[in-house]
Amino acid sequence: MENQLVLVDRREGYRVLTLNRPDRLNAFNELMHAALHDALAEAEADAGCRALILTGAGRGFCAGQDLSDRVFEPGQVPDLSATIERHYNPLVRALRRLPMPVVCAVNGVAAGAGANIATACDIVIAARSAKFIQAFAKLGLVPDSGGTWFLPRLVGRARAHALALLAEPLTAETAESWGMIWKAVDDDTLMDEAHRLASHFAVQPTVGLGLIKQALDASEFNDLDRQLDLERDLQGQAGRTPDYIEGVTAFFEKRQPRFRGRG
Ligand code: T3D
Repeated sequence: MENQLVLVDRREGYRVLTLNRPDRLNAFNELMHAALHDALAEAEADAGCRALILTGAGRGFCAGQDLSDRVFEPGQVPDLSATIERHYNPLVRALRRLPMPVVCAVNGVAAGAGANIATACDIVIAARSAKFIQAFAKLGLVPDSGGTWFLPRLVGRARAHALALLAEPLTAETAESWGMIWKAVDDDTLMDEAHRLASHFAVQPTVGLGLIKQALDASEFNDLDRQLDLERDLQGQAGRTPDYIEGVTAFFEKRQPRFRGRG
């Protein structure tokens, strides 16, 4: 746990990254962006890390951009494109490209970029008391961090428009019933459930799981022909991993497979 703004807890085969500015509901400032960037890069570089949990300290998951860094002098013209380009877009791209499953454990309110960073993860579970808020419209802003891409795909056009334009809180249970997240769970079981998922992934065929992420992401913009070609190519890659041989061998030997993962 050497990094204060993002706590890193190394477990057997996975890491827990905790956004750690609880007095600001874990809103992003420059330093927390840098800390999360480093924590993700270190997890990716560690072949022994086969899954991640992303969560928040305290009562919130993440309240998006820290607005106390957005108080401007009269006449000053903010350049928000610059911070999106420097921080939020690389973060979402990093989450999508990580070659391992990322479980987001939404422990409390997820607002603005915080809501969209959650839905950029692979599996989102949320405490029943958590809420998702596309807070941008209240500030005259546009959903960022992939929100305008993920939301319509997850919940459909009508709900995405209402969420983004009204900026009303969405409960975890409704988010689950709309297919925006995987599950809403009782608050006191959230982290147990997150650890259960990450421990499961920590012994799975990680390269294959990374290829599944790639295939599903690509399906969002491929037609069927392209997707069939991609599945052919990715299956070729998966079939060349030792974990595939191990999976088939374990099946015939009627035992649990011992997958190597990324090693
Ligand atoms: O700027 C760019 O670079 C462009 C990118 C933008 C990305 C974005 O995310 S824009 C959207 C920014 N976020 C918001 O607009 C959300 C603002 N926060 C809220 O609306 C509410 O705090 C919540 C709905 C999230 C939670 O409400 P509640 O009543 O549970 O808590 P609270 O009392 O409002 O907040 C607790 C404390 O956290 C409070 O501080 P205090 O009064 O105890 O000293 C509050 O000011 C602080 N806080 C919450 N969110 C932020 C924040 N401080 C700074 N920035 C925040 N985003």
